[in-house]
Amino acid sequence: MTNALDELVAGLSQPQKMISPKYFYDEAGSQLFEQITELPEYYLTDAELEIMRTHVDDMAALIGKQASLIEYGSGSSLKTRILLEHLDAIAAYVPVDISEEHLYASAQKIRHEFPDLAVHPVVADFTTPFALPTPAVMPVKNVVYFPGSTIGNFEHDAAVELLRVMHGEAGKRGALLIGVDLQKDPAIIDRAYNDSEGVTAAFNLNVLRHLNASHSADFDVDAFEHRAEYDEDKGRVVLELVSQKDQTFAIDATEFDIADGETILTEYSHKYTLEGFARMAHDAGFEVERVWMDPDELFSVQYCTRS
Ligand code: SAH
Ligand code: AVI
Repeated sequence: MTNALDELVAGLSQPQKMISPKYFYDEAGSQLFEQITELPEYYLTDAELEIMRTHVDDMAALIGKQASLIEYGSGSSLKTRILLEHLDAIAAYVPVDISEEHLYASAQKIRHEFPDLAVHPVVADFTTPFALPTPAVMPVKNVVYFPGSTIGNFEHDAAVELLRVMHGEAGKRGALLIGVDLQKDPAIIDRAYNDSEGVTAAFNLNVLRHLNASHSADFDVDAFEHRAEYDEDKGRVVLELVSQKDQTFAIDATEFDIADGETILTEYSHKYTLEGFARMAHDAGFEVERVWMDPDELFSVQYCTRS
């Protein structure tokens, strides 16, 4: 397994320099993401919350009794609360996230709000193998919950690979409940990633602050600018940091040159058609059983079982 420094150096040594979006999320990055979810332009969270509130009874009926809920990239567990309030006799809630401090603080809040719930937070990078705790109460099934369209931050092959891991964790009787952002008027998408308050810009630039603080980097943060563009043909937003001058930076002992105008790719955010997502889920061994959407069909929540 490669460590973080090797991974960062490898990404920045490509002709198109890149940093994995998982490095956005130190405590400051998690807070900035939370601020993004509150922006009027960031339609994803409002649409998904509306879907959850409207259809949670349907979802709870499909999930059934005594399920173990395993959430990938749980963040503040915002949407999860709606499920937790409606599910019957949950065996365990297992939030998994890379942002340690934020995860533990969110898990504490959940414990406080749901005193009878067994909450087992797991700090892990879910793109690498990690162990799940064994709940004290035997679950009837495992339900993997993956809200927020975080699946969209993975390119096709990596997304299928991650869905395959979830397929394994769901087990024979289990399921996947996943938030999937949909293709729409590009202007709506463009606004969501170029908000007027500059919160998304601060979130994007925070990756450099995070690497400076804890991964031995020396980026001149003020010498980069946020850029987010929707590529309609590929159905994805491309987030980059644009160098404002010819400059040099280092990660640990490795130095890199970056030219004026050259970019570091920090994130893709894929937007799907229903058919496109169904095909991808199918490639990972899932069948889409139910799709719920908001009235404007901006976003979807999908219930997938093993095919
Ligand atoms: N599910 C929440 C948060 C989405 S933000 C919502 O829908 O609002 C994405 C979350 O995934 C963050 O909390 C981030 O810390 C986490 N994350 C991103 N990449 C990760 C990885 N590789 N392993 C574990 N967690 C990751
Ligand atoms: C976490 N993920 C689904 C967000 C997204 O919309 O792709 C991250 C984000 N990037 C910029 N704004 C929000």
